[in-house]
Amino acid sequence: MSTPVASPERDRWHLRPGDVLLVTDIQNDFLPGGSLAVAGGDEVVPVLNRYIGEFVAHALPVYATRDWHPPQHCSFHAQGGPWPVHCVAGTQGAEFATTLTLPPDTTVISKAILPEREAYSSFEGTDLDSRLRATGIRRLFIGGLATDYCVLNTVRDARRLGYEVLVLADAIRAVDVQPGDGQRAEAEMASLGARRITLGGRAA
Ligand code: VGL
Ligand code: ZN
Repeated sequence: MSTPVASPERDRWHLRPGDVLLVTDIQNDFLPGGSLAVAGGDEVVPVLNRYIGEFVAHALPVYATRDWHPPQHCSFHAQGGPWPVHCVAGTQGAEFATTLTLPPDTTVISKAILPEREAYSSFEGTDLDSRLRATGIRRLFIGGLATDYCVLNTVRDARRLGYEVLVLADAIRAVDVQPGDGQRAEAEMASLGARRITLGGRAA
């Protein structure tokens, strides 16, 4: 566990009404042993569990997104796409990691469910925006997988849609198809006005 040493002012945060935690794609296929394993993907799970605990303690909502593809999704190699088969709806690989302690009232958002459409953003083709708006959500705390795909594209849409965004820097990991993709994604998110926070910056 990280030691709560003094953190830079920019890292300090506390929770308030209007905040939501978006736990992104913590699914077996994206974790070590999965068909599209993200290096170190399992390391973010205990960290996300601590963020979940904070949101539950403040009676704030937790959302969990999942990549939820049909068996012949356009992103798979057999269809000419860039990825191995992963996160096929209803399979064990598409299940959330059993080590992830989601609260029972978690809102689950399934994305990229249509055969002919790729969707890395959790806003694309889902009711995420309308659900957040309907419940007065203004700030989005986002962590999970993968930094350079779902997290990046979700943050782009969130900023475009006018949400404040806090990226959980200690709870994201990149695919890094090209070395540096994750770092470039983090730089782009910062340039879009997303703040970078860690558990160490939590203020009571
Ligand atoms: C993702 C690769 C393939 C993601 C989804 O959600 O980050 N990455 N499909
Ligand atoms: Zn996918």
